[in-house]
Amino acid sequence: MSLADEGVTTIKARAWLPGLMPSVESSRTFVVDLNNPVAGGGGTLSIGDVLSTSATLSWTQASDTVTTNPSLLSYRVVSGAASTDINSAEEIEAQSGGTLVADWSQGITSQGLSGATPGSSRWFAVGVRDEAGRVSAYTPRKIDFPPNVPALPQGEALSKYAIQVSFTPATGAQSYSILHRENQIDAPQSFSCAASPCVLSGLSAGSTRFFRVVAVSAAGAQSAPSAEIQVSTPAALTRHTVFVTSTLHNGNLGGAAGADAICQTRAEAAGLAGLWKAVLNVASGQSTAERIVIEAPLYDTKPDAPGPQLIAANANDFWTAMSVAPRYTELGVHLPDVDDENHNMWTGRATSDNCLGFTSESGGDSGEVGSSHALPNGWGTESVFRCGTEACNTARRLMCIDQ
Ligand SMILES: [Ca+2]
Ligand SMILES: [Ca+2]
Repeated sequence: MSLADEGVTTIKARAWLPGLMPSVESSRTFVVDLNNPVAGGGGTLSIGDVLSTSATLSWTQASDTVTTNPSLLSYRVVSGAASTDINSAEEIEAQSGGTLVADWSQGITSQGLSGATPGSSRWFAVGVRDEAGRVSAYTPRKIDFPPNVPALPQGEALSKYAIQVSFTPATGAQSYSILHRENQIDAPQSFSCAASPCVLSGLSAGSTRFFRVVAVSAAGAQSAPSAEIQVSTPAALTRHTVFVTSTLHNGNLGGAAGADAICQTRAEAAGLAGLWKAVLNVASGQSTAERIVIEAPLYDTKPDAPGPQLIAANANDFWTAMSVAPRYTELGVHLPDVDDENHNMWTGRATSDNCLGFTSESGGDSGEVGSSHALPNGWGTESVFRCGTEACNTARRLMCIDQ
């Protein structure tokens, strides 16, 4: 026989010296194994049940020309930061400590993985060993563990047209996908958001959306969605109210947000409900209409019978053809119909004359004002929105509108 042949080989021998009888025959059986086992399924590993800290790795049983009983083939599972760390039999055998996931075990075709870091990525490989100790490697496979599932988010309408969704950061998340839909039947749309809070804008007044939050890892692995919340935007106004502030302020209004806050404070002081904004330009090149939404007829705050007067029927009339100038304060006080600059209002319609975005109270800067006692296109060049510029250390009023 030849030892180049695989399988079970028995060698028998007797000792003999000349003149003596041969000894009793002795025999010894050897298993000759010249070939590595063959990884099953082409060496492909499968992954399943992937959660933020766990997954299941599975594979097809290997085969071997000598260890023909598959339950006698052993498997070892290892992990590495890179596929090249664990893509050979030698490297699989060399892994120990934290990179040894499960040591040699006979007849298994799957291994549960646990203790992963949410949002991390790691490579896994499997080695198969026959009874002769020959080892072959399955092809390494990367698992991208998703972040933790975000906790229940909170939602609130920022305006009639925008909803803000906020949530606690999820462990392992690099960004978020915000799922939203109009009802709980349709497939959701989504948008990406780096971090809480996330805003969905461009909505219609009085609309409802359902939101869920998905956490996304650096490798793009997505968590399961959070529980779903429902948020509605306020209904459209059926009428707007416009007033001129009873208070006067220099050109440092604190920008658009500060000016809006002044309007809100004055409205609340007068018991006027709603969300209030200043009719004011701040950014260069911005039109007032970009800041202010007009969706209904506009009225002033005239208190005595027959009550508030129609200023404009719609947005176009308000901006270009007001029928009555707004000259009542939030308190319903009528500003006298006299040409008094004390009744002027900061408007900043010119791109260069807005007290540096209404943050300057310097007499060296200027801001555009409108006249509360002008008709929009009357009084020569004077109008509600535009009647000249004044130094930013001058105290002037604001025109406010509910949104
Ligand atoms: Ca073999
Ligand atoms: Ca390698």
